[in-house]
Amino acid sequence: MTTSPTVTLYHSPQSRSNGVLHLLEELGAPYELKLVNLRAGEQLTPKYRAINPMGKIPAIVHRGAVTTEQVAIYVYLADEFAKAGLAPPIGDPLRGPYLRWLAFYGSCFEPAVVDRAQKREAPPRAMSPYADFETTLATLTDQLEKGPYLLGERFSAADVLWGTALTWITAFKLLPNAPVIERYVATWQARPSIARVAARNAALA
Ligand SMILES: N[C@@H](CCC(=O)N[C@@H](CS)C(=O)NCC(=O)O)C(=O)O
Repeated sequence: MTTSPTVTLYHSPQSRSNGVLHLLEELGAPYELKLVNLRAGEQLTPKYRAINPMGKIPAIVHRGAVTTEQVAIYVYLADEFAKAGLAPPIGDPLRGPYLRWLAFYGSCFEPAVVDRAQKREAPPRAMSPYADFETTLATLTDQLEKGPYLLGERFSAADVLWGTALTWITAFKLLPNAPVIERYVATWQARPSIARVAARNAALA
């Protein structure tokens, strides 16, 4: 195993690994990309399953250790490259809200959006990780009203996750129209990393 400080990202354009690529750019972290062709099923090969047995991207390797699951990757990278200032540090009052909104994405929002897109009823409230779709969406939009960012005036790695996620979720029309979400996505789309990542992905294509 290598202990190189360079982050290796297993990536496919137009997938959830795109957000991690944005984060690496926003952090100014040294990274290399290993393309995983999802259409060809490369994520299901024994070679890739040795990295992530789930057969899912994103995954990163850093200092010889594998991290999977987008929320874990965001927390890890933003702390590791802390000089970029995208993670409120331990002791900062915004640390808890920062972790809250990262976790809320993975444990509430994405399951709620996927269930709705699949036209599945939310699980019974007592079993559901997200209560119900309407409550989940209102919790997000109420927070975004306090913006421009999830932490108010402070841009963080949580906005990289939510900015990239809400970009594809709204593009696929998986949410009811909400001006506050449109405004948030537009603010995200104005970041300089958007053009850099688009150029990188275009070169890969
Ligand atoms: N729980 C994972 C989900 C990742 C995920 O679903 N990735 C998709 C790409 S957007 C994938 O790898 N799909 C390929 C497949 O399922 O075969 C995370 O949060 O990172």
